[in-house]
Amino acid sequence: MSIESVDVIVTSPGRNFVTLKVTTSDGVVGWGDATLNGRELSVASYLSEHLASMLIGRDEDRIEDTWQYLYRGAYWRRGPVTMAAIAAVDMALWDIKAKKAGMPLYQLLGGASRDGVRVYAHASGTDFAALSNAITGYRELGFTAVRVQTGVPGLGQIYGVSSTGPGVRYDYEPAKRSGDRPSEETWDTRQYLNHMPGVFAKIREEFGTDLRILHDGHHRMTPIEAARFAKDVEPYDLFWLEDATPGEDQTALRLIRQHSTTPLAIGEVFNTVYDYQTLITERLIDYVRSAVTHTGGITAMKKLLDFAAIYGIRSGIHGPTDISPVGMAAALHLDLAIHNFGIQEYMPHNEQTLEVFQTSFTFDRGFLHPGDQPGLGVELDEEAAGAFEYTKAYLPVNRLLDGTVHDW
Ligand code: GCO
Ligand code: MG
Repeated sequence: MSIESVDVIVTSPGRNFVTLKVTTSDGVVGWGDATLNGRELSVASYLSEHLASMLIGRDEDRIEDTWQYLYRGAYWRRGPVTMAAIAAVDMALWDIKAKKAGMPLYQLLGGASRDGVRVYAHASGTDFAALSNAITGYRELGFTAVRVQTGVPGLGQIYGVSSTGPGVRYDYEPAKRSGDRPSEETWDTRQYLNHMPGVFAKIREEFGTDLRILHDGHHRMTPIEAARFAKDVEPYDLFWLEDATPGEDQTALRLIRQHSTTPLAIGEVFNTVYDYQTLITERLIDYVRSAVTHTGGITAMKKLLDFAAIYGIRSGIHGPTDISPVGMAAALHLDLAIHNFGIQEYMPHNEQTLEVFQTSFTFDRGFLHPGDQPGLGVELDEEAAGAFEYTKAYLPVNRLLDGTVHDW
């Protein structure tokens, strides 16, 4: 048997997704997620213009060999576009292999290590009342962990805070259909550092010690600012502080570690295990935040997570709405199978997205399960996808109060 056709499907049911469809000569179809928020068409073209012809006629069962063929064979290595394209091929081939075996993918990865996958929800609010309302709603749904983002007095719309008011369904989508250039936000780290510890204090007071509280710094602090933040919030027992400093500066995390025991998570903008080499071997982080979609797929993520396991570091796989249901399913199968699972991010997709992607994962009182359909358990309805035309969207650009461009 061999790969007979490779198609790239771009659809926009409320937000953009790039999906790869691989079909074998005996008619088995595998799906892969290649969505790179705000830069979607570059991955679509990498796949259709460069990889598709290389895949036709290859043995679909040779997943490791295909991965190496695409990674080493490009000569140019790493980077989000290349690694998202390779990830999509890898996911599609695992989907095919598991479908042929008649098993859900997690069985091929060693079987379930747990009954379900603990997930965290996104709670946000422009002020404390709205935030508290959102947390209460999630607790009523059974969530045991929430990521907390809130407005900072003096700043307008900022990262992670829904502008449409409190609600249990998280409707925050940062990529805006803003025409030919990104929208802009304003930032001031000093006001943020002064405001946040009090927010965590009030959450602990209102919701007690059981709730797992996470927070995303979204790359905005300098190393010493991040060290201060991590130290200031220590009494409130954060499950993790994510992306405290810009991801590419690995040794910045040494400084944070010297000053605090707040657990650290990083990696959603990373693409390979090499981005983590220092962080893992020096034990500078506690959670690996890569997305399966942006890190070369299931083959590469399994190796990365096994490497992290040796150092006592756990998974916290990236799962915002810009990861399609296919990428989310890939994460859930890994989460269920690996031993060093930490937590999984979960932002439910909107209804239009779930019309295009038919999923079989289930949510029960704060835990997800990938389901027992053969393969990944997600099928794309091409007719439904065709109804949602691609619309250019950009992630915002961030500026300090004096106009300087800052990390978003
Ligand atoms: C997260 C992330 C996302 C990113 C988004 C960009 O922790 O979920 O920070 O919210 O901002 O994936 O496209
Ligand atoms: Mg993040």
